[in-house]
Amino acid sequence: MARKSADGDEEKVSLEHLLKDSKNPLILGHQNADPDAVCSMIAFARLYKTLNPDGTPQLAADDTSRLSNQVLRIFEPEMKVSRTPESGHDLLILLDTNSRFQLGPTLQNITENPSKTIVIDHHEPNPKIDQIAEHQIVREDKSSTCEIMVKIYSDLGVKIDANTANLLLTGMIFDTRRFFYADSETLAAAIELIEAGAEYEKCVRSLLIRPDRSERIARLKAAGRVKVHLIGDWILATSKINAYEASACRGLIDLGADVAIVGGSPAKDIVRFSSRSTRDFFEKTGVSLGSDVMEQLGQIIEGEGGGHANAAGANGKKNFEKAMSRSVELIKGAVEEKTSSDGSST
Ligand SMILES: [Mn+2]
Repeated sequence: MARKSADGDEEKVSLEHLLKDSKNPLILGHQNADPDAVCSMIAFARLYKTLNPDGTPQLAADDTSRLSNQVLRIFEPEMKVSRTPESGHDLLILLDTNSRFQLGPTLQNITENPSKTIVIDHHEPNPKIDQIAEHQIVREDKSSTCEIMVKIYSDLGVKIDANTANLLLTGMIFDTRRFFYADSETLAAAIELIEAGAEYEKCVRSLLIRPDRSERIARLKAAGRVKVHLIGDWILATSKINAYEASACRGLIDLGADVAIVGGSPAKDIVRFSSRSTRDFFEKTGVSLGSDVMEQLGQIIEGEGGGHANAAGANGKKNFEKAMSRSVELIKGAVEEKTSSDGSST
């Protein structure tokens, strides 16, 4: 594991050592924890208990997604993910997130001791990560945190039990969109999990869910309020909705947009943006929604933004309208800048 020491040199610190030294680690996932977050959190708790049978790990997230709750009901009905963890933990582990902001309002101030914080994640690196955690396992090339967990189990020589294998495979299936995003290592990890007892069909089925009524209404309303912006041949769709912004973005992409940006201000001093783009858009333009759009938007709304190239968001407090029109300019500017410099055109 990479650990940055004071003079900037990287040194190896054993994950095993950190876990064996901890009596009560707190294992955190991002806000509205998705199946990749929840499943990697439980797998991490199991790994910890194997190394430290007397320890008491606690799991926490600022809410878990509806789909995660279904996965938990199927595979781990007894498992508790707290929204209000106890204080006094001697080790923090952040899974499937690398920024304080993504922990959500109730948990973002919890990370205070970088020397006692581990980040395990596959998102675009957060430039301020050193302020949060000295111990980092960040693999942007991996399509899920659960896949990173498979590697960690094997590195530490811990056998994966059948139920943990089900969880890790479910998290991988979710984040890879049923192996749409996968390389040979991803598929090898999946086979390893099936050989450890994971039931592939049961995992796939655990992720089948129809959006609930309010989410479908939000998607339809967002579609009804859509504005279409043409940038060369690309179609950017923007809309406003105060709930299910990410789902509304996916809906607009399904309807035919190359890029979707949906924002809302569900309450005074709360401004949120979500964005999605097709893989084709990113491959042909090189425009990353995380670094080219949402990081700047985060500043405008007096909060923070970031994420993946194809899926990113921002949370803040102010300037909703300004940020909405700025988002269109940012995309336009980034497309023009990046596609003119390499000679290709849209
Ligand atoms: Mn993930």
